Amino acid sequence: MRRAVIALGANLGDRGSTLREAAAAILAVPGVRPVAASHEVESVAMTLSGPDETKPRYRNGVVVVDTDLEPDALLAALHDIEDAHGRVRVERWGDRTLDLDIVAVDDVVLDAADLTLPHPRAAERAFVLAPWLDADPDAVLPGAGPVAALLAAVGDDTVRVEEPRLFASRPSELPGAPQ
Ligand code: PH2
Ligand code: MG
Ligand code: MG
Repeated sequence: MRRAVIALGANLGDRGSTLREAAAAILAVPGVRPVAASHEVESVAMTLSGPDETKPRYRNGVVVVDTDLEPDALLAALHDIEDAHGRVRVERWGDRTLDLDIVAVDDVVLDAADLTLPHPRAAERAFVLAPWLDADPDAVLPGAGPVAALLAAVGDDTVRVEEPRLFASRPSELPGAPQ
């Protein structure tokens, strides 16, 4: 069994509903179990030429799950969920109805054609780090360090959306957690 961190993002359509439906769909994948989920955050669209205020703003979130799936099988399941939400792959970093990225799987280091672990840009992205820290205050990005320190270094330009977490459970709410 492995622990996987998945980043969710959307800047087209009903972004909040899409993120919550996607989180539920991830938990419905056989061999995936919930660990923790963030609230949603909003941020300006990051493009290949920097932040772009003229593009629709993003909603982002992070879910942490335990899984029996290998990373490539998990990625295939995430692509199916993206496709079910009308994801069209046209432009790199273009606007999208749903983006599901694997940020890390335990300490796995992988450089395959379609999957690099840990995610090569996670350490620079407040829209990944802030919700990840929200889901897991003790989070560590393998090879880079504590997520809290990484977020402090880049600066948090995200805004928390006051809605429920993408799903309810967090480590502190699981049976056996210290009270
Ligand atoms: N995802 C991208 C490109 N730019 N900007 C924000 N704010 N949030 C994202 O999730 C995002 C982005 C490509 O995956
Ligand atoms: Mg992405
Ligand atoms: Mg992606």
